[in-house]
Amino acid sequence: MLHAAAAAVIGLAAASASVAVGELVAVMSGPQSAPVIAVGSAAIDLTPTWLKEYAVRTFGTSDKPVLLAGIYLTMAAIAALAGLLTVRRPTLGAAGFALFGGVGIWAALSRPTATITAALPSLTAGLTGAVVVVWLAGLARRSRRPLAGPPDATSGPVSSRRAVLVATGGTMAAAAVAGVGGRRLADSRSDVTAARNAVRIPPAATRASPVPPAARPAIAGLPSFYTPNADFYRVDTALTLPRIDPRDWSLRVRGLVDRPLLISFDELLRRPLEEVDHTLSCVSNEVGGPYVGTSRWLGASLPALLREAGVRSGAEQLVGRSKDGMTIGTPLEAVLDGRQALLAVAMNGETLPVAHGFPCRSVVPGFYGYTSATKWLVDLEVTTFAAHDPYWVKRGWDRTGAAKTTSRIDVPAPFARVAAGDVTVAGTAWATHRGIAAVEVRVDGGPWTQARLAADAGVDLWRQWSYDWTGARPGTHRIEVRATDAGGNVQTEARATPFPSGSTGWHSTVVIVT
Ligand SMILES: Nc1nc2c(c(=O)[nH]1)N[C@H]1C(S)=C(S)[C@@H](COP(=O)(O)O)O[C@H]1N2
Ligand SMILES: [Mo]
Repeated sequence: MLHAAAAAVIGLAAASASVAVGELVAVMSGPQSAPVIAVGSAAIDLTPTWLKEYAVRTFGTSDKPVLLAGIYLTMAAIAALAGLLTVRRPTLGAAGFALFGGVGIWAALSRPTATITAALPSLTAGLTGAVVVVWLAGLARRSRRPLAGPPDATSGPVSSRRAVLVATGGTMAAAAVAGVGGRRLADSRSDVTAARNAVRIPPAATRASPVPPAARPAIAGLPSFYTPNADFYRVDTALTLPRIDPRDWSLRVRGLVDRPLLISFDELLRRPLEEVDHTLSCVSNEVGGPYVGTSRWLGASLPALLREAGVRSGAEQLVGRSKDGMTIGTPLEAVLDGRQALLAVAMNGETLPVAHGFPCRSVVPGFYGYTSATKWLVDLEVTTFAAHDPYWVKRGWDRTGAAKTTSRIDVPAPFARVAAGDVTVAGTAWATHRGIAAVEVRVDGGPWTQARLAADAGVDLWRQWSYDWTGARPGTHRIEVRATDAGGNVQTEARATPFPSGSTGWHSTVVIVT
């Protein structure tokens, strides 16, 4: 009887060959068509909302590596099983790999922008796995025959155990080299670093007014007013980042317009560029969470472009489509109501980073990212609400996605130990495009007290605040915060989950006074 562990290893070797060949073929057909990436992307789209919320809560922005690790582990388990089956019934093991390939083909073709070539990596991967597992299992079976029983006249020559070891080990080594090499090659082929570095963004025709120093109080522990690009949160469904060479980029404007447009990146840059300071946040942010950042965006006016195209009456929704097939819908009325909405090409004085949508993304103040901020934008469709449900709306999220009034305690940090006496409490609050009118703080459920608001830098921006907590006595204390927007609406205490329209509830933090 062939050792079970040896059979499992044979399955794993076949699986690594399979994945490696898939990666190599994906050098031609694009990184999104590599079997594991395709299956992962399909899994992201199929994940039910509760599980997605759980993943974001538990793993934060590491949710993607966790997903990939899960896929690799599942594949390894199935491959080991296929190895065990193959040494008994070769057709069963081969069928396991055919199934592998089938799932990959289905996943790759399910991508919104896939063409038929996307099926090739998984097709070749499945075939490779099947052939390799049958080959290795055959070698193994013949090698054990002299030890395990009478010779079998129907099969070929006896192979040595050494030959099996060499074949299995060699397969794994070759797979590692080919797989890693394939991925590297695919990445370098789609690399746009040089193209991005070559972009020269013209100066702004309309500058944003400078943020007054009084809007940025120097309190240790407060986030900086502008979030550095490297620290800016990233939320998207892209397992591999779309890499777009600006020379190949164009933006279509179509749908309910009098004059459909197609503009190139150069044409976009020749338009008058506007600077807009805006605090962007994610609907998936929990109370007190980190998915918020402020940036100085630079780009062409989105309403001006839409007016050029001539929006027809009856249009209600602007749907942005990205290179990777994401769809994001914004209420058209808001885009055209005078707020500074942008087709952004730069972020904090730097060409848009690839992870944040290079070469072009939309920015519409007042909305969460999922209803306004299409990264890797390539297509704008003017339409009605009835005619199109964008990606997140299909999954039950609120169709409007206006950013809710939110406040957060940043100082002291949760469970910080602070000295008794006077304690500085500080944080941020935002109600984008409405503005913050007041922030109140209370300690241990006592009376609400007005916090000191930093100077107002504009309705599209967060506002920092501070509060001098005097006479803090030793012990454990709970600090709570709530904000009031410029319309006079006080943040509700009622806790709501991010799904379906953004979390609500007061942020609180526990500190230990010593
Ligand atoms: N193409 C694309 N654009 C996207 C998304 C996405 O998944 N794909 N996610 C949106 C969401 S939910 C948010 S909160 C913002 C986040 O932008 P950032 O990653 O630059 O912070 O991008 C939006 N634009
Ligand atoms: Mo988001």
